Amino acid sequence: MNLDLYVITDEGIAKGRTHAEIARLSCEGGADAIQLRDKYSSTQTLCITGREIYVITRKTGTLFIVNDRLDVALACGADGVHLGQGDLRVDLARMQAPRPFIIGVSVGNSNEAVAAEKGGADYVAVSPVFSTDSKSDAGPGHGLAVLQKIKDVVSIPVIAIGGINGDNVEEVIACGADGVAVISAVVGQPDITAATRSFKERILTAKQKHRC
Ligand code: TZP
Ligand code: MG
Repeated sequence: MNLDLYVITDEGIAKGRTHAEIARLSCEGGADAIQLRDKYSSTQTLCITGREIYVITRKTGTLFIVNDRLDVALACGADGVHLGQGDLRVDLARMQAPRPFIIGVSVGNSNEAVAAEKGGADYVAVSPVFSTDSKSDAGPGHGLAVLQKIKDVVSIPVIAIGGINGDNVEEVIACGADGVAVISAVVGQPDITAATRSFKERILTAKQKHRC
């Protein structure tokens, strides 16, 4: 499972582009995973959008993850679901969705990370690493020391999310992140494909520089 660059859709900052357009443009730029994130749409609308993104991601071999909603993820054939600490418990989700279905969990400290791995998570997302305007209830950033600590206590991939941009992505990778999830650094840019491509290049360059 490659989660180097994980792009999260957000129609609110996408300059009129829809979830499916964000997904298509990011896939063309080389995103490794797309997460459909929409807190407002009805279940029916989410499933229609999810099905569009499913078709797009099959063409490029990009992983497709749905935020919050296991029911929607299963209904539209997604590769996985991403759960927060207040969402469906990971062990209960895992009972409904055996591997290879992917389950990711947002964590803010080592205890949550260890519990997520024990419960059957395939990856954890340290959330948020830095403060961000893209999620109103994200709270203050946990910082890179927490990211490093979480890397030490779990053996599943650890991705970093929250406030990551072209200026700080190298240090995030240097601190051990297996991948980076972003909204504004890609979705908020005028050219999503170009932004995805250059952000991915930065991640791969940082990985080469900081890992043997
Ligand atoms: N979860 C934790 S922080 C965040 C989410 C969805 C927002 C990330 O957006 P950005 O613009 O990359 O900081
Ligand atoms: Mg959630």
